[in-house]
Amino acid sequence: MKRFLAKRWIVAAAVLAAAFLTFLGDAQQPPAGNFTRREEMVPMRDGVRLQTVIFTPKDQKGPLPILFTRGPYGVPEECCPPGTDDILVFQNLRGRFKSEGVFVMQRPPRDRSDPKAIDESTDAYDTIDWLIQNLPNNNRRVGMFGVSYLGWTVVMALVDPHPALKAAIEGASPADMFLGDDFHHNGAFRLSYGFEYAALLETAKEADTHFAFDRFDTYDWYLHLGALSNANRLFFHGRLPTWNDFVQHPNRDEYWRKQAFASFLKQTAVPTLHIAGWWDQEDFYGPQKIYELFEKADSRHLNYFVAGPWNHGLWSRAHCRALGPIDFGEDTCADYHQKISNPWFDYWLKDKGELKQPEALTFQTGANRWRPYNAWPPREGITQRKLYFRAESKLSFDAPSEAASVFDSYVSDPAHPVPYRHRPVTPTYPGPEWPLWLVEDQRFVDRRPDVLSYETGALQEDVTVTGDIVADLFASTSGTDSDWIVKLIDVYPEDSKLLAKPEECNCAPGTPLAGYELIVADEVFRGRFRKSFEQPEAIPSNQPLEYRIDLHTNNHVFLKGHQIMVQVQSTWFPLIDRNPQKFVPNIFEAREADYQPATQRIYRSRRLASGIELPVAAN
Ligand code: PG9
Repeated sequence: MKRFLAKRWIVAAAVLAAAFLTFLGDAQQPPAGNFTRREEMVPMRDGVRLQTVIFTPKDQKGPLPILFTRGPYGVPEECCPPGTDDILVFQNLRGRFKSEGVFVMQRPPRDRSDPKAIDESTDAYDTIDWLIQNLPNNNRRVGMFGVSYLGWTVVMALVDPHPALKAAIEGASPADMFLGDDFHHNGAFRLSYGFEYAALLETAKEADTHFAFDRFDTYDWYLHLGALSNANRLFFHGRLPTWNDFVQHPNRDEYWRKQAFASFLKQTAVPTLHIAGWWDQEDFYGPQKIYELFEKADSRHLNYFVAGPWNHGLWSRAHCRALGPIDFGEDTCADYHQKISNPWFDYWLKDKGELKQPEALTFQTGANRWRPYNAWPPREGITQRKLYFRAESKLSFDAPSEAASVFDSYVSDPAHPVPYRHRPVTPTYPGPEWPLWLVEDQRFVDRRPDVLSYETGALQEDVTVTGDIVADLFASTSGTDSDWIVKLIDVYPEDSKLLAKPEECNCAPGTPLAGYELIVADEVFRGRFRKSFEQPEAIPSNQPLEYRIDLHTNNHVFLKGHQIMVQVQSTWFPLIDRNPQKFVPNIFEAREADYQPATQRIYRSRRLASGIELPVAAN
């Protein structure tokens, strides 16, 4: 628990000076002594007071900018090594820890016709107003930073920004909890995350509470839970507002639409950097989407994008070079602090240095180098190519010629769902397995009878994929509802060696990478939403239908000698709840008997040519 809080805090500290972060081990608090800590209950416009902790350098010589972050995970006791020359402010959201008021998960934007209404935007505004007026010797410039929930509060602060808010770094903020972030992807419910996160935040006000599983393997636990209605009946008893909202809003209704950024985010008046991690297990869609939304009206050129070889918030650490056993050849966390976040805040908050930040800076994995772009996804030098599913599990740039409706088939059985990571599946928090599941070797499911794998031969030359990847499936089910999961995988050649040092990757010395199946992009689509996320419909049984599934943007080189693989499956458990495979109006209310096996077909004929569309770059 303490460790969890410490980790959360470190995530919150995403953009502090690199010098500051070198003091932090992965789960340590920074040393005390150089800063004065002051705790205030800062009043909001409606009288509610928020617990706010302020660290001011003891040897402060002149006016300093304020770096400010707000979230639901608590505030640090100690902070800041010598050399840090900013005022640092941490705040708990309403209803969390000592903050007054009521916590609302991702509180939606306020009703603007009500002058008394509040939201996270007004709370950020009121706090900034209070800070610049009450903190002695501040330079009236505020930078906001944060990862995930704390990234989301940064974006909310940009909705009606206080004039003193001069720069922002949003990392891994969710953008749409029904379409792509923590709670659902394309309408498919993220069961383990949704369940455990609701318990974490809403069991107690003054603590983060881990759900007490009575089985070590949560794959087993969730399977025994059975129908989702058992969650409230046996455990939550209707007491967790977020879980109740999941149950009451199974479709993308007004509840989800009004909190999704696409409904109200128009443009940023504040210079904003968006940070994404290619293997972010929580909010990978969010920063890409928010960048895209702001980009539509960015005539002042204030909107920038960065993506690196990171999982959720990894860039906050002082140093990082590997993810699991995959080595990226350089310390991309140090790069982030030294070349991206520090110069960013120095420039906007202290008039120091030049702004060299390109429009988009993304780390090209495989080749392992940073690449600047003048648009993201890039428009120049890209050829759209499709890799087709072919007979005998082959994947080829040559389209199929078969006229007949040829297909591959598997039985998807909700009683035996495909695990999303190696069992035992330990709880999401405090980890440490959860943050690395996206880089787990997919051989553990390859060749299961309910997973189809298509593969190229060894590549004769590098294939560089830069931009948006889309799976194009022609699929049928014998049921009336179904999930379709697609994973794009880089298969390492037999002579691959582990490059990461064991202490960096947490793996045994000598772990071979021969044949390693590394996910590069992935996504799930819940079939009932193929026409509309608002009004689901039963799938007509045994009819091939087209599903276009966005696997989001990426920048990866499949190196010469590697193979490209695509896996297709219909369960991914307990990451995604089991689709009963029989259409029911609300899966949260499905009965045990509704869950039934279904025979799935993936077509690969000339007319029904399933495959994956790749933006192939010249280099
Ligand atoms: N992924 C977490 C989250 C963000 C926003 C809402 C709910 C959960 C987090 O890491 O903060």
